[in-house]
Amino acid sequence: MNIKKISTQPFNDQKPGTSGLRKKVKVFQQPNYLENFVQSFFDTLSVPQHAVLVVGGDGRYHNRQAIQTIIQMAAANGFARVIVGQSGILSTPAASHMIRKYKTFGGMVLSASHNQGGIDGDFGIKYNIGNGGPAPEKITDAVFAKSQIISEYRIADLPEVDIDTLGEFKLGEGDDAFIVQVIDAVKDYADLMQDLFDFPAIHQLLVDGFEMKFDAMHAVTGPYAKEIFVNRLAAPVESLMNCEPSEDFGGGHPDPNLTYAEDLVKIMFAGENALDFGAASDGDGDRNMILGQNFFVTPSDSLAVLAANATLVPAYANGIAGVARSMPTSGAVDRVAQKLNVPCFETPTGWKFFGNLMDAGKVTLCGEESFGTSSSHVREKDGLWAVLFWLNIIAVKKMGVEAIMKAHWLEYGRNVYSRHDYESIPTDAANGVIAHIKSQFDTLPGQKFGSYTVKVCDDFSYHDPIDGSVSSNQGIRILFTDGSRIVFRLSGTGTEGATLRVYLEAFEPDSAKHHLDAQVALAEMIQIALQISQLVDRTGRTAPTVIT
Ligand code: VG1
Ligand code: CO
Repeated sequence: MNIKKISTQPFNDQKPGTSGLRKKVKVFQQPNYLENFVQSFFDTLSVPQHAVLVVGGDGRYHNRQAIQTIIQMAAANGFARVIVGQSGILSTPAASHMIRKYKTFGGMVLSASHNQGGIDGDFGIKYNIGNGGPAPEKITDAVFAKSQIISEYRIADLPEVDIDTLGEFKLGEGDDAFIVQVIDAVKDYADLMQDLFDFPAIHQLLVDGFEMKFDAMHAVTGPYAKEIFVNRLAAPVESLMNCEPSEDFGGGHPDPNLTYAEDLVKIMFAGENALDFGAASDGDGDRNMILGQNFFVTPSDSLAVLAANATLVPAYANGIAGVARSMPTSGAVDRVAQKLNVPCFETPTGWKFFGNLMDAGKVTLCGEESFGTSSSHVREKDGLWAVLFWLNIIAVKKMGVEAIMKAHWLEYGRNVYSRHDYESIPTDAANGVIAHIKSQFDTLPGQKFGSYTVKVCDDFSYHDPIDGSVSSNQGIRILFTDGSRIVFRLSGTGTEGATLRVYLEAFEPDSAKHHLDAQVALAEMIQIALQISQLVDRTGRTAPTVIT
């Protein structure tokens, strides 16, 4: 094998964000850009002998080319084997599962997740460690440091590998052999789901005429959904929509929320004609949205329902060890944990913070308000897993989505919740908003705003109870005396300007008010958030880009 050493110059912008490095496709297409980042990882991790690497992505534009580059670089950096999903397609949870199942050294997942794709869209890459989860901050910080001083990368002179055909491609002989193994990742993942859930009960539900629609949003879960819902659960093919992965996600935004999953939302809010159940997942298959007949389940509530009903699912029949949620996620799951008498952890935004807790056996279920839920079966959030979890609960309880949710609120009270996103605002304006709120940290406590009084405010810091690491500046919290709160955070996944997220939460114990629309119930909180932040003046925006 001919290994070339190519000299290179650092790029100064390779700092991974909430979930890997995300940039415009054009940025990634610059000579040496991807190579520098990948080499920085390999240098930081010091690859052991016989190491195996998993590689795959969400099928977006530039996926195939990037995979060939990574194969060549893995060969040159001492990996003995690279496992690639067929056609380069691997959902994020499936990649996590493969790393765990085949006990590989780690994996590279090529995705910008819910961000738009295509030649003018975004590309992304993240590294998952041997437990199957996203590399923790101490690794990504070291990689960033390395990327700033890199002067050379190593790449092997290999012919293009056929990643569309299942099988092994051996290059070289004996101890120096390098193998690329193209595998059917759908089967492994579908097998895992069948192990976890009560497939006969879900099958019976579908046979009995329960009508569902799953929207893959032209992204990675299409092939997985066909195998699971149609081949294994015998759902009619009409139960699926947008299940052919495309490089630009059909020109859409592969983000499963009420704004971007518009076609599905229309079907599910069609009054009497609406189906019983609707769900969608994002670009890389780790997010999920759950809809009932004319009914939307907030992700925070979804996590709480899964926790409260976990024992109905075979995999969790013996109960759960604990739960974890990201800080901006509502406290609905905290109430369930309290009742179940299991611990509840509050982590910063981003899945990488859950890995330590799961590895230590402290938590079984985790979730984020951003349409992410999962369990310790992998170390990533898992869209289809959440959909199957809901179907399993519905099949056993013989209740619809709305009925399950209303019964849950009746028992626990409702954490009314909403997130307002202001996308692509000038970075200076966004920083100005955050600085302005921080400048009021001393004066806000004790102040009254209408019926609310500020109790405390802070910038959230997380002390990892397992490895002792500290992550600061994870979002501004304004906590009110009655337990309501407003959180302000800048996104770490965007590629254009800044995205300001405002998270609003108020607890409603009164069941007579549980039917209220969240925007109505939170109207006063929304005004307080605007007042404290001076958001309209400072950004020129009079309304959020997306409300979830
Ligand atoms: C967003 C979400 C966060 C999620 C992250 C990755 O991050 O808020 O909860 O973990 O996306 O999700 P941010 O920094 O933009 O708020 V995914 O599905 O895009 O990998
Ligand atoms: Co995603």
